[in-house]
Amino acid sequence: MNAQMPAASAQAPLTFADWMRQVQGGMEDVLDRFLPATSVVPARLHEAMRYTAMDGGKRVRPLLVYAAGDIFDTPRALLDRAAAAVEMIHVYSLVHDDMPCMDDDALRRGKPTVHVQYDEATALLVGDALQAQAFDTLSAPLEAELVKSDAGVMARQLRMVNLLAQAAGSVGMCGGQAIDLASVGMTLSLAELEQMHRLKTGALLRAAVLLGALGGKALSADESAALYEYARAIGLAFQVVDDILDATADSATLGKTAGKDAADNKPTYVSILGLAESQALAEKLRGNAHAALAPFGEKARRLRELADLIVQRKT
Ligand code: GRG
Repeated sequence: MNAQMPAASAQAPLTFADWMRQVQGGMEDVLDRFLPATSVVPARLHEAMRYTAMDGGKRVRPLLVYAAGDIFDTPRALLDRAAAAVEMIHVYSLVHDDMPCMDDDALRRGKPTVHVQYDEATALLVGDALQAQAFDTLSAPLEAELVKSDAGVMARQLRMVNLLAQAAGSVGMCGGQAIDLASVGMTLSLAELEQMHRLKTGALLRAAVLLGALGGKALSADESAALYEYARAIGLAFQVVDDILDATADSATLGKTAGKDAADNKPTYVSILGLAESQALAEKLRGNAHAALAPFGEKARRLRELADLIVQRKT
């Protein structure tokens, strides 16, 4: 975080809504800092990267990075890099997912998708370049002052790079997307659906929590297990709620095409469990997330509030 984003622990008077707005606003500056300028060649590609990454979305993953980082006193420089990197990976996945060869969608974050606004080749390159930019951002040399004052910071940075790579790749988000594409029109069991979402959406949300934590003081085995349990619960809850919103909200509210899952004959929590049971499952997962945070006490307030946001969100 920068000066506009004080640590959660130093901002007790801030309401959750104010803290969230502050982080979301700060993300515009952070992304602006880590994305190539439009004055750099090739200008059109850089403009398209900024078109899709800036000024949009809920920034759930960066919020998780900062909230987890506050528990473990992760240096601000690492938090900013991790928040920017995980958001770039997320945005690249949305750009590629919206392309005609995948979900073929024209609306994202209330704007025309990149292949509609620009063209398909540009959308492909925007996703590729955002993925590379994410790893550039996370791995680039840290400020000399930080390296001098914190002997283990570079080793922790390397672990963060590795964690993000695993979460984004074929045993994480890309793997989940492959399973998703292969399951269209098929009947999935609840366990199969859960495995797909654990990878497709859960891996990056989990990475966001762990990136924030890993950059700071060493985690005990119990703390690590508790964070995994929290991340597992919110990752699944996020997807259950996504399925509920797809079935119940309208496109204008969502900023993306609603009702797509049913139209595409995709297995979802709503199609397998029904609406009421899906809502009950989301609530149960919210309870699991809260319970997992018990060892961290008041320091985990923002993570607790984020679990509530994920389950109660309307977009
Ligand atoms: C193309 C490699 C590749 C992967 C795509 C995550 C994903 C995998 C595709 C996104 C498709 C999708 C809509 C999944 C449902 C869950 C999800 C990730 C929703 C969008 O995330 P939000 O709600 O979006 O955090 P904002 O716009 O708020 O950042």
